[in-house]
Amino acid sequence: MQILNWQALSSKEQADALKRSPLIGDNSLEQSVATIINSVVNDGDNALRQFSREFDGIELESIALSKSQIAQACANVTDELKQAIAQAKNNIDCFHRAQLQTNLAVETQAGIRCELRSEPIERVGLYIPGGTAPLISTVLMLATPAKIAGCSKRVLLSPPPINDAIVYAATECGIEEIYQVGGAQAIAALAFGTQTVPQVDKIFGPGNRFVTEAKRAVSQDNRCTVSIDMPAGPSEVLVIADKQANPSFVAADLLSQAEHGADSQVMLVTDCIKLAEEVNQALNDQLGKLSRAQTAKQALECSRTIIVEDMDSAARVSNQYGPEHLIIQTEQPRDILPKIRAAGSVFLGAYTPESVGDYASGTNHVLPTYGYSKTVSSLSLADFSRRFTVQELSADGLKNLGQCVMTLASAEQLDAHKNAVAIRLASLTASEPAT
Ligand code: HSO
Ligand code: ZN
Repeated sequence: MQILNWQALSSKEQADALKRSPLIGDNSLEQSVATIINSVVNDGDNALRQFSREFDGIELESIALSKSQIAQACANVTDELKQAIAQAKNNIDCFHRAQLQTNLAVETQAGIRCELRSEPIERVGLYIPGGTAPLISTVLMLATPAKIAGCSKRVLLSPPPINDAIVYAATECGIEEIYQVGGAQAIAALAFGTQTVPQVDKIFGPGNRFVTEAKRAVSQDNRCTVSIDMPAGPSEVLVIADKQANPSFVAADLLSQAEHGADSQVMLVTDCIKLAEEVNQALNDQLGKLSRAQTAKQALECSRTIIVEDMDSAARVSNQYGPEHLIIQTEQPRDILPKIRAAGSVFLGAYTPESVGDYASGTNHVLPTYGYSKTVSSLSLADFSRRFTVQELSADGLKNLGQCVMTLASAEQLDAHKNAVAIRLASLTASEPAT
């Protein structure tokens, strides 16, 4: 990886050093996705079958997996994988169950009660990409909180031929409806519904650029009211390390992110030039042994090591970048944590590789990328429910607040607002016994 000295860079060069590669999106992508969405709106299941022929090269017998297809897929999964899925699911379940919130009620003034309540989102669609890395873990990350939150309709879509372990993980998480549809057409089906695929209220899950663009498009389409989990970009990691970090551990973490895709970005920020050089050496040693070496190598080409003066500066660089994953391998990682302002998920210490969070520690691996960690939270139970407020005033409460509201309404020149209070205060005065 290219080694840059932060202090020696101008602020323009510093900004460039933290640049992500541009998102591959253009008018033609938008156009092709819009065409796919419109076909699904107009032709429903027929469009899904047609796209499956065209893009997946598969003639679909049935879009929905039958009970026997599900049972067959589950039977094909090895016991070892089933056990790993069970252990990961337990931890994810444990961490997300702990996020259940009780409703909140406050008396802001005498006679004025305000409540914050939450209800599950009724119908959720979980999209799991297919391809070379079938994301079994993403099934656990989406389906577990959806179940705990109480979403009553939970459907899962994944491109054909659907991976057996994806089906097994879904079944383990209580998903009963599984559809073999992928790409932009899957997102369109969830947003608008087809004869087979039900329409949902919110769509979750990662995907390629077609899926990402389709999620963006349907969430802004005024023919439906579907929401999406979060904006998506390529996966990324930033490692902060000091001289005591193990260079092989650091290199292994960088590579675990780099193997996700040629567009993944990995960054190392350190105050130790010797470590930076040793990490580069370890990257070379480890890279060749990876099955996805070519992908990881391409990702490393646009990744960087930044040399900083000290750990305070490392935290500032990390905050400016706002990584999806932040790994801190320093002598006292908890000392740096309070200085971190933007990161999707933070991994502390030498024994916490990103892989544990990707799969099984319990935290969610659906995280904001592309700098969105500055404003967007990592996926949690709250994303599967909607919050709403309730308020109730007694007659005394209205007497306590009435004048305040009327004064504000007058200042905004909204007479009807003022009158809705005045009419009640007058009726209360009229019904008061004369003294
Ligand atoms: N690092 C990915 C999640 C993942 N890794 C799934 C392996 N499987 C994005 O957070
Ligand atoms: Zn990963």
